[in-house]
Amino acid sequence: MIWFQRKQICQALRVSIALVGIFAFALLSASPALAQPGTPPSPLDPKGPNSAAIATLFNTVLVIAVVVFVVVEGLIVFSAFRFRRRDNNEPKQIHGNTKFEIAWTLIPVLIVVTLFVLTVQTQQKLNTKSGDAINVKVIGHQWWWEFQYPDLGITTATDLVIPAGQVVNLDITAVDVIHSFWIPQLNGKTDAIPGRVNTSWLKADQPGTFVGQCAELCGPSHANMRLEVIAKDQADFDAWAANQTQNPAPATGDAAKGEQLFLGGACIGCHMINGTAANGKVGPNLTHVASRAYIAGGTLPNTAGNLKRWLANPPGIKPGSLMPNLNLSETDIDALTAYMQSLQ
Ligand code: HEC
Ligand SMILES: [Cu+2]
Repeated sequence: MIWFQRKQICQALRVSIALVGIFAFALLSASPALAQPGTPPSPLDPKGPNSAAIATLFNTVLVIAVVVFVVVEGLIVFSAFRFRRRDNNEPKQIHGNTKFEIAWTLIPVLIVVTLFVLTVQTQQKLNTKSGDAINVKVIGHQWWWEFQYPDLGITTATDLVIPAGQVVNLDITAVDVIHSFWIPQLNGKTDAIPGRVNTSWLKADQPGTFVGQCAELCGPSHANMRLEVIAKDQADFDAWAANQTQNPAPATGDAAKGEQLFLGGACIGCHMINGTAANGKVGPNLTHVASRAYIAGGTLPNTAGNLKRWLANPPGIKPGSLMPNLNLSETDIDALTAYMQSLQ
């Protein structure tokens, strides 16, 4: 054994202080207590059984990690002081300690086994669904989410409307590149991969709105590929679904002029509106676009002003947008906006 030199003590202290700093920073930035209105939703503030299971696992692992950290750091600092150099004599020479060797092999093994068991248990929880279920097909596009309800005959985008308290089975895929479907307060991330269907599910305990975000870098507007889950109580959900399955009412006034422009223009090559000749599949289905809270992958609240801004120059709002600038005149934009707003 050797005595610690003053230099070594200083080094040990510096490393310890840096570690404590990093640790405190990580803890603070992860703390849901710091969440301000408008900050991104935290997976540590779960609103459904999946996220609750994940948050519980995270918190348990965090507690174990804190205990390990405090014990190890404590021993480092203790040894640095206790065995510091006090005189010029050589310290007593020893060679190993079997008890210690066994202890510091067994304890980490036990910790790792515990983490393994907790993780497997959580995975099992995530695989266990109970109660009634509805089915939704989730399709990632550059840079918006499409939602199809095969049993209800509904296709929509960006707003995923679900009944609260019910399991929602998700079949997740993509048409272009790999995306990742994530609503921090409701579920973990699931990759959306072209040519492959990944299954997942989620459930919102209460009615409410929960923000989601594509979690796989997928191009210039990756950050603008958001969504929101709107959980409604059963009656509201049924009313929503009944409306979504209707074809839109015939357009009148300015909206009728917009409809003509729409059906006579480039729009129909990319957008579908049920009950009309428009059946393009490049962009979102617009049959009930006015019923959505957000457009353009959650980048814009669905207002007349924002619809106009969008139609005037989509790539200007959303870099790389696959809806091109169609150089529409202001009067055409007004008429098209009136038509879009009539599609309740
Ligand atoms: C080349 C294909 C293409 C054409 C042509 C096109 N769009 Fe789009 N449109 C898209 C795509 C793709 C999106 C989704 C863009 C995004 O969010 O990144 C979109 C989004 C929209 C949205 C927002 C819908 C939502 O739910 O987010 C509206 C409204 C819209 N288009 C209207 C029109 C109108 C009106 C026309 C004709 C004047 C038109 N589009 C022409 C491809 C097209
Ligand atoms: Cu994406």
